[in-house]
Amino acid sequence: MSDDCIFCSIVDGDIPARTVHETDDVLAFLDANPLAPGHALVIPKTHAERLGDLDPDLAGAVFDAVAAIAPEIEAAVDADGANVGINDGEAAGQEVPHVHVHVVPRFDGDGGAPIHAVAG
Ligand code: D5M
Repeated sequence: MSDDCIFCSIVDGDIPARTVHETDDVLAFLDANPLAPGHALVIPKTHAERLGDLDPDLAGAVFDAVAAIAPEIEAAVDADGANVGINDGEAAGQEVPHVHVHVVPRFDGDGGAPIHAVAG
């Protein structure tokens, strides 16, 4: 728990979120500002600001959850694929300083950019 961390407040139940997956170590919930229907965030319940701050076992648990829910989310919104990624650090666009993996459903012909186009 970190004071003033919005995602820690979600973990603690002090801020509502639409949970899509939960384990002892990991929480996944719908993004409040979705880039596509079903856009979800997967976070470690323990506060870590950057990927490099995250315990490796916990990083594994987060990725296990991502691998489990990405196909389920795709199926739920009838998507054709998904972008899965982390904005790691302010320079990369990280706005919430608690590690989170974006799962963004993609649809054939949706016109969005692939991750490798993000930084030009
Ligand atoms: O992405 C941070 C993401 O966090 C951004 O897509 C909005 C989302 N967000 C912010 N507050 C909330 C709450 N309260 N619920 C759900 N989603 C939220 P970043 O990679 O840091 O730029």
